[in-house]
Amino acid sequence: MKNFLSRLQRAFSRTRENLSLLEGQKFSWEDAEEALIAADFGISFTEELLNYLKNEYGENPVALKSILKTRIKELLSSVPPREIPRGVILITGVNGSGKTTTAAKLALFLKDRGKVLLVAADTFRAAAQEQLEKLASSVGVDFFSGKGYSDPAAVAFDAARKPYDYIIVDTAGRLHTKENLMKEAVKIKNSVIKASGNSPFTLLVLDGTIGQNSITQAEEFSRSLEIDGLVITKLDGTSRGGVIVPIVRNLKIPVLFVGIGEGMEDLVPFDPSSFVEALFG
Ligand SMILES: Nc1nc2c(ncn2[C@@H]2O[C@H](COP(=O)(O)OP(=O)(O)OP(=O)(O)O)[C@@H](O)[C@H]2O)c(=O)[nH]1
Ligand SMILES: [Mg+2]
Repeated sequence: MKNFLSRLQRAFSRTRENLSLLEGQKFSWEDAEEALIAADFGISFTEELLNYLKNEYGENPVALKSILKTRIKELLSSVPPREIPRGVILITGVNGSGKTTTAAKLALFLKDRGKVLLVAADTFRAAAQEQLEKLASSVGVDFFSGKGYSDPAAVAFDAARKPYDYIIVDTAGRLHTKENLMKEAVKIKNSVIKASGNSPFTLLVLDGTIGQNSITQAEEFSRSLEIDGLVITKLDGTSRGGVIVPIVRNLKIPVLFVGIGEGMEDLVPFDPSSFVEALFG
């Protein structure tokens, strides 16, 4: 966890610097608003947050930064994390968000707990299959290929019947429209239910560097699919971090993991306290 904190601290150094002005006695609410929006909290969530603080602590609170930290930890902790259950884990998200890498990182994370199978249900691109096959061999878990299949739901159906503790299904991100993408995910989900009798545990992977768009993406996906947890990737890049808070607040879905690099070890369980410390200092 210490390593996680220091890496997030490095990633968020610019955001933390911006937010540090809220520490002193002399700040205006306008400064606070500007700093929070720059940290990617979003306009409407920033307004909501500041109105709440004004109501709770009056127009001139002495330690704005510390009450902000407390409030944000409270919001993040109000949506409790969930253990990844045994069974099928469905990885969804738009193209390039980090699904395939996350599937493999998750396989490595779960490997100590049971037998893991990585499943390439992207039947549209041969390269996607090969990417996952290589990753499966690098993390040392079994791989089930969708080669020879024309339908991702059929791949998931066959995979779901295999004797593994964790069956991680990677899906395609490159379909013609987002509607098709979500329809496909629903088809895969239904086929897993048919094969195993259980709904897959569904993870939505969001790119942490795309700012407020990730809120819209999360809302769209959760309208079609029941999302059990979020994975926010690329927090080691240009992400300013704040967007995690309105996503959790609006959707009431917990962030279970964050991606902090391209390596297979760079997926860590999300911890609200470390996150808030890294963001605000
Ligand atoms: N720096 C960084 N890069 C990441 C992280 N997660 C994923 N990436 C990179 O993002 C790029 C896209 O990742 P993929 O896993 O292929 O994304 P995808 O969602 O499977 O993409 P499609 O299959 O095309 O939809 C790759 O270059 C990954 O190495 C992360 O946490 N940090
Ligand atoms: Mg992929």
